[in-house]
Amino acid sequence: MNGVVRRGALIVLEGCDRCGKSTQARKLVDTLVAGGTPAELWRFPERSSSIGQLIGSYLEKKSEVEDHAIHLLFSANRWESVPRMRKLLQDGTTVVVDRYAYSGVAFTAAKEGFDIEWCKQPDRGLPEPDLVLYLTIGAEDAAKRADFGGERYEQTDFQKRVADMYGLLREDRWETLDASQSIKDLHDQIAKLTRDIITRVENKPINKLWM
Ligand code: DGP
Ligand code: NA
Ligand code: NA
Repeated sequence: MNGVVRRGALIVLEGCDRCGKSTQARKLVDTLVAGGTPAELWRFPERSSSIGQLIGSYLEKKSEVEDHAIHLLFSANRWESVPRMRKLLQDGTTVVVDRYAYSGVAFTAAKEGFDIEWCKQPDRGLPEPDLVLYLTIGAEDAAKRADFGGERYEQTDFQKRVADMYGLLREDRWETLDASQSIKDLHDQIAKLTRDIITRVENKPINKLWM
């Protein structure tokens, strides 16, 4: 060892509601930590901050917020965590995030009257993920799993439009994974992709998203 701290990787899990990504995010962090790789599990929206509480109340339908305004609050909720995220990455911790700016764009652009470029703008410049794991389930499996909890957005028609929007966001660093396979098989795939990325980012700067 030359004493230089190797940076951690920023790994993002994305997908429609109930695709199993929260389970996979947790299992991934458990596996990394068990294998001696420093890793932390994050999720957005991060509902504990003041902004996050406004978002939580909106998602639970306890309050109404105008669509543009809530879009900017979701983005602000990511930005307020950036200093801590950068520090962790630079100190060598891999950060696994359950949802990120792609959710921000896909969920707002699925609404009437929004274009993708407008939706991307507030999140431009966030730390760029090293790997985006996009979990998909076919229409049949989605229907089987569609025991939604009653939060805003948890409706089959809306989720289909969200999936269409995700389709427009795919980039080089995306891996699209079939979430209808077993939890273990999916986990093994995700763990391998993540380990490969962690070794490849060691000396790379943290880039800015969509810039
Ligand atoms: P979750 O805690 O992962 O179940 O996410 C809560 C809901 O909020 C889910 O339906 C996805 C949605 N969501 C997450 N991030 C954003 C965002 O940035 N903008 C919008 N409009 N919705 C989001
Ligand atoms: Na949800
Ligand atoms: Na979730």
